[in-house]
Amino acid sequence: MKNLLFAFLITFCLVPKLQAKDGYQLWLSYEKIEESKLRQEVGQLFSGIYFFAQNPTYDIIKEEFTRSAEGFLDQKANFLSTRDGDFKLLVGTRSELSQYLGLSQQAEIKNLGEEGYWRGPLEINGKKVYIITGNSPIGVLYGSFDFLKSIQMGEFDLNAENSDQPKVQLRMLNHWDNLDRTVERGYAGFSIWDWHKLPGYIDPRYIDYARANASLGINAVSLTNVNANAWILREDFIEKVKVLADLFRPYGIKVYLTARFSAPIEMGNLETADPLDSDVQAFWKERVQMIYQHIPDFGGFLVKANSEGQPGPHEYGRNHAEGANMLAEALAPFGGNVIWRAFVYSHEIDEDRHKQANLEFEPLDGKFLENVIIQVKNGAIDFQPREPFHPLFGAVDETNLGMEFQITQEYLGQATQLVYLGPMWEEILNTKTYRPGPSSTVASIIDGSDSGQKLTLMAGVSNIGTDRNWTGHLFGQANWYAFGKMAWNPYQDAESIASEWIKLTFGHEQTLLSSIQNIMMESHEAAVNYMTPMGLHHLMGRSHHYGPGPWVEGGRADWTSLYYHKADSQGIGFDRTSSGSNALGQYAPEIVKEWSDPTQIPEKYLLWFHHIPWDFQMKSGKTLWEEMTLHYDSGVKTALEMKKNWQKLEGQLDEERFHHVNQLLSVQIEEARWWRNACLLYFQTFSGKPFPDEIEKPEGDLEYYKSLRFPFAPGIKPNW
Ligand code: BDP
Repeated sequence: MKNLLFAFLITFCLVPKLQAKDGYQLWLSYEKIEESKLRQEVGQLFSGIYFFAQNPTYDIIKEEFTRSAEGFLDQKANFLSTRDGDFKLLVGTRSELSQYLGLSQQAEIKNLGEEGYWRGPLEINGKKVYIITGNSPIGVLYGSFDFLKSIQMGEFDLNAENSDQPKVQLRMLNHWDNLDRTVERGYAGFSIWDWHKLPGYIDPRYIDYARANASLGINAVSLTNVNANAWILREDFIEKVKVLADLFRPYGIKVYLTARFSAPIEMGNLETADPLDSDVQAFWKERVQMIYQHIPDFGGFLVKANSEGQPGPHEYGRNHAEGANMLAEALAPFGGNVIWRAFVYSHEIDEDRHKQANLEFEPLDGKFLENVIIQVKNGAIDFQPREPFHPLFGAVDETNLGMEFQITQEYLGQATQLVYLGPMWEEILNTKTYRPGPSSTVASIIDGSDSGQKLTLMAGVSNIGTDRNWTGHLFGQANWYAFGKMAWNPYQDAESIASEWIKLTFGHEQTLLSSIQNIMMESHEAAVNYMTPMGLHHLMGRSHHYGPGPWVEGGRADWTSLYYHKADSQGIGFDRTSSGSNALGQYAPEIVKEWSDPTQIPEKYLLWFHHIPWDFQMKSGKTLWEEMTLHYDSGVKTALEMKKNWQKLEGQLDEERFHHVNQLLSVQIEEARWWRNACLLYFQTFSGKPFPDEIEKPEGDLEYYKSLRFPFAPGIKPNW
């Protein structure tokens, strides 16, 4: 009996309390409302909720209301079964609510599109009620999440009208998850997709995952690694995928899969995968048909072709458009899309890797079918700590272009460092491309406002895994959150997103909020400084990409560091101007003009485009060498500062999350010093110059740093 009682206590009393702060709840923790006016207002609304119809999406909203009423108020949400009851909160689509809405209000809501929502007060027969509405149940779901968010942030206003709609059509997570549950560049455990137990067993995580995504407006997920395994296209696997698609559907989320271009050979017994071969075309048509029989709203395929050894149309003398269009034709009758990646480069071509995507895709402008969208990484190299925007944005007129950001921090501290990526994404989205159009920014291509493209996309490479807190580092959640928000609205600023996330995660106490916000907002610049300041790039350790490796050489040239930094006794940096590779020439003339001049180009891009003498005078009056050492050192100083500021929060938040972050900040400082020391000691062998007095002297021995090996670093298959 005693044992039973103990078990009961553990299960029902202790565990929920402990679990409450382990990060599992993400930004949906629905903490108790302390403020009495808000408590009373929300309590009133939850005491009489009426839904105009029944459908699986409304069931989800009801569950969310039930859960939040318990969390906010320790109260049950009261759902009325008839409209005659004492309703306070009405939930339904515009057409369901039409008898209560005036014509102009109906028109206003209609303009918000399929996924938009409107919420606010309404008077019905002299009685004031609150409504949440949209043009579809999914719009209503988004409105409901927004309603709950405003309550949780302590900002709910019963009298205010709020409406919003997404600016980008496909807001998508790309999982780089392998079928054996390892995750390429995953730092948060294993894949959450348990293929072995599917279709029979539904892990409750699938639902929490869908809730989290829907709360951000993410409406598409690609489940599998871009380095694809054709096995996923077998019918027995499609039956597993179907389970996920069925679960995600009422959350407004469509499932995509990665398609391995050589699948016709690997699983169709064909001798070729030539996109112009009729048997190959028939193979894909049959496969697509089979998929749609199981998943009628299947999103389509995401494809990495002729890149880093992945098969593609080039093997058959065909181009990317021929490859993509063949799949697009198979998908079009069902409304599916092809998302074709622009991350292509070949080491056989003797061209700056920076230029290769444009060289391949610009000549194909206008050749892709309507249901193809080219997914372009934010920069031309590879998700480096900082890159200038990809020159393909702004270089084509008749091709759908989508953005690919990397949420998982492959090159930005993996899961041991707190690096908030919002500012980096904002910087890219706000950059002017000088493409003709009203705002001429990268964002205005992505959302179609300048480009006029009908199909729009923002994709993020997921940082989600089986770790209890989903993302390994608690602050990785902020990157998932920020990605979702920016995909919904690429003009939203990183600082306000950070502030939202903090309020939802840690509460809205002012000093806590501003301290955490400061830490987050300076974290990206700090990482750039201690890793790759002033336009340096691709200096990381070979293959696992963990830690510094500016000395990496040998093997494929464009996978080495020397290829990118080109340090010598004269100076450092990659000349990409017209005197060098002329990758700069792929940008608009306005940019070429400004960035060709080393005294004009923003210093953050200097060594990306120029080979600069060590004695070059920077804007500060210091030499390039001095300035570089100061950048490295200031990165470390900021990391120290971040930890100091975090420690001041001890006692102001729960111990579990405090210590989790605190420990990782210590690791971050170690890693920041390691980056600074290794890079500066290495570059000093070229510059031959002393370290300025004002920096902490890089300690250690370069040979020691070079000797470090990490065969078991996460995110890659062990390599020893
Ligand atoms: C690189 C990753 C590699 C991915 C590749 C990609 O190191 O694991 O397969 O990107 O985007 O950054 O395809």
